[in-house]
Amino acid sequence: MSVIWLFPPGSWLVPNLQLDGQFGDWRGRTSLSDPAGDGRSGNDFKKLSWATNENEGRLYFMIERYLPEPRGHRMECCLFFDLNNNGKYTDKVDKYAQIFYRPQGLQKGDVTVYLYSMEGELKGKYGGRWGEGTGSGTSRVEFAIPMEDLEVYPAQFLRFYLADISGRSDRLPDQGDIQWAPFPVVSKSRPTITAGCLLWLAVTIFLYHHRLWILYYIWAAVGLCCLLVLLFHASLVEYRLEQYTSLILHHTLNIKYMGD
Ligand SMILES: [Ca+2]
Ligand SMILES: [Ca+2]
Ligand SMILES: [Ca+2]
Repeated sequence: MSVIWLFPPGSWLVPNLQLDGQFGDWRGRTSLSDPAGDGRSGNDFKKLSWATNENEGRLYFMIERYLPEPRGHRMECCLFFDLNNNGKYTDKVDKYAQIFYRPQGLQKGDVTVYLYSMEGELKGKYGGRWGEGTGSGTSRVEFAIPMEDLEVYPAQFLRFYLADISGRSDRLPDQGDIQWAPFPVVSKSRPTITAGCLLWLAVTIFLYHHRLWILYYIWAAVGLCCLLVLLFHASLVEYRLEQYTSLILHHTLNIKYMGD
C-alpha cells in the first residue's frame, strides 16, 4: 500500500499544527487507517497522519491507537524512514524514530521521541506533553521531527511506516509503506512582490518612452530574471526543476558511462 502526496499543504484554510496535546489541528489531514485487533494492547494502531507547517522545516506526525485497557497503558513504537526512497530500510542514510508515550498525567501524556541512524547513532531527542492524558481518551499523540536531523530537503521523496517496537505486533500500513514528498510551503510577502513588479514595470515604461534602448533591454531582461527568481524561489516549481535536472544529469552520465 503506497500513498503519494504531491500537493503542498499551504492552504490558508488549514491552521498551523501545534504540539500541544490537542488534536483539532489534525482535522482533514492526510492519514491512513488500520483495523482493530491486530496489535497487542496499547500498541494496536488506528490511524497515522502526517503533515508540514508553512515556513517550518519539521515533519509532523499524529498516531492514534485503539483505546487499551487499562487506559494508562504505555505505547512504544517505531517510525521507520527510507530516506533515499529505494524501498530498503537498511541503507546508511535511512533512519528510525522510537516513540514512547506515557499517558499517566490527568490532562496530558508524556511523549518522547528518539531519532537514530541505521547504525544506531542518536540524531535527536524530542519530547513534551504531546499526548492525551488519562483524563480523556489516551489514544492520540503528536510529535515533530526536524528535516535537518533526518537529513532530507523539501520535496524529496521519502517512505515510512509505523511498527510496534517489538517488531512482532501491529504495523501501519500492514504491508508496504507510505510515500511522501514533504513540502513546507514558504510563504512570501505579497505586498513586496507586487511593489517590486510595479517599480520594475514603471522604470521599463519610462526607458521605453524615452527610447533609451540599451538601458531598456538590460533593465527589462535583468529585472524579469530577478522577478522570476523572487517568485519561484523556495517554491515547489524550483524543487521539482532541481530534481528533474539532477535526474536527467544522472541518466545522461550513466548512459555515457555505459557507452565507454
Ligand atoms: Ca496539536
Ligand atoms: Ca491495528
Ligand atoms: Ca533506503
